[in-house]
Amino acid sequence: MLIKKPADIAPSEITPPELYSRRREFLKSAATLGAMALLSPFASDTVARATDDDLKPTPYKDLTSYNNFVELGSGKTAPARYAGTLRSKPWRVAVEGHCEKPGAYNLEDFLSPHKTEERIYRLRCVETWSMVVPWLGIPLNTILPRFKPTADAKYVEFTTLLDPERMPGQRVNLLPWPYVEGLRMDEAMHPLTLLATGLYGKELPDQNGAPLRLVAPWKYGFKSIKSIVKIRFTDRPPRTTWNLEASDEYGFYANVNPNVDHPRWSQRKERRIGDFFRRDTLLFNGYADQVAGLYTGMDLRKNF
Ligand SMILES: Nc1nc2c(c(=O)[nH]1)N[C@H]1C(S)=C(S)[C@@H](COP(=O)(O)O)O[C@H]1N2
Ligand SMILES: [Mo]
Repeated sequence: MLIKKPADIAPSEITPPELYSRRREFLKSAATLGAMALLSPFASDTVARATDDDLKPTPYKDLTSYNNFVELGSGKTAPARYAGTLRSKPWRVAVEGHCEKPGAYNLEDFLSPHKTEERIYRLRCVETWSMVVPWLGIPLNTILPRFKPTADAKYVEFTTLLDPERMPGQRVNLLPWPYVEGLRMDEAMHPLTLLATGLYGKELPDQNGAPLRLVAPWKYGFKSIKSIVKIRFTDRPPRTTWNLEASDEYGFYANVNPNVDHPRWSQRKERRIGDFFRRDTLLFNGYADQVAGLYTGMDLRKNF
């Protein structure tokens, strides 16, 4: 797989064309609001009105009070209630596996000198709710090359913090802890893939995966692993949490696909948080133009 260097990628390619003009609208409206307004949750309503419905950001309040983060409790409201236990500062990130420059870093050193960008992405959960999130993040393809992955680095594995003191949900054996997710190397290097550090112009709230969370917008929400402490280059597919838990329900790829049902429910429709009517789920969550090429020749029913 040919991997483009960041320098070869035009800004219009990094931000997909369909998002590009809207991102400018978002920035323009954000600018008129001023920095203070952007820091306020009320900014969400104003920003929302500046965009069309499909990428209208979900209100800040909903993004931060309706969550899935089993380590902070099961149920959609528990993560916000237990958020205070996580203590995401200070934070360290380890880089391991098939690379020439492994290491352990303070978060600040891990992120520097990379610039964060705003990206408004759809997020589609396997349980058929969806949201639109104005992320702040760093494209993973600008960070990974620093560690000089070797030719054996075919996949990237991500691991969440393991600490039952700070993550009360880990005192219960609901899932095999710690939470692990993974991407194929070319998926990790795709320009859409982010390491998110914030949303709505502010730092990530704990319940959304502070201080560092993966975002691959064409995949179901469970791939976007939260509160990452380890990144490991591997030569075989990582053993991911939900796939270990129920391999017939949650595949390694987890690409959003309205044509492949979950064994217990259809994936054809979704309910956008805040909407009354359900809407059609889009192949690759609406990012087919950008990512379908990653899966050429693969049977998406088998590799779900
Ligand atoms: N570590 C960890 N990451 C996780 C989860 C989790 O339980 N633990 N839940 C996943 C699921 S199923 C979804 S849908 C998204 C939800 O992200 P949100 O709460 O920001 O909407 O986080 C994903 N990342
Ligand atoms: Mo989910």
